[in-house]
Amino acid sequence: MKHPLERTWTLWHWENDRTKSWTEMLSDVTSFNTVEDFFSVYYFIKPPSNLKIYNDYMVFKEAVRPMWEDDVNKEGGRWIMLLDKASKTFIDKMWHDLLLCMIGECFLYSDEVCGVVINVRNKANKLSLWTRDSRNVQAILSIGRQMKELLNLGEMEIQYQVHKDAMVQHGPNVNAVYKM
Ligand code: M7G
Repeated sequence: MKHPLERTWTLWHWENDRTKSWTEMLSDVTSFNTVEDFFSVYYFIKPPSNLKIYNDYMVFKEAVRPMWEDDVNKEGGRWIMLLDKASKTFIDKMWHDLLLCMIGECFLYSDEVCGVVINVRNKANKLSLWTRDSRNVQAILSIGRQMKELLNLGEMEIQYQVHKDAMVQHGPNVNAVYKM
């Protein structure tokens, strides 16, 4: 018998294509709800370090679209970690570890967690954990603290950004509401 996860998750893929809108570039790849099916997906897809620039993976709770506009995300935000100077091995390890923490429901406030995103970019790859309510300070700080601990981040800084700010500000200019 397969080992069930607490819930069903969906993997999404985004790839830049100038002829399309951002939402059209997004595709829903597959869903899984067991440990075994997660690993089949995980080992089937390329690791983030082998993706072309301007590709993203997203793993979100079933029925939550990995976009600001989704009802579950519209008041939310994300803990973001910049992987600019990171090695390929480190990027892949962070992606792996954060995914396992999320689907393994390691966060005390796992109800607040929406999904994980990795953006492969020219200069700074970014790994983020999206949460549903940017006003829930207690949950955000707890999730941030756990993310630092579980990923063993030490001095490496993570920042919390509100999606509504990211809609109007860009790149490194998005306001960081919390840092740790
Ligand atoms: P990004 O891909 O998060 O970061 O956002 P990047 O600057 O490192 O590439 C780049 C752009 O993609 C944004 O300025 C938006 O135009 C678009 N975009 C990103 N996200 C997460 C969304 C989203 O959730 N909804 C919509 N409509 N556009 C988005």
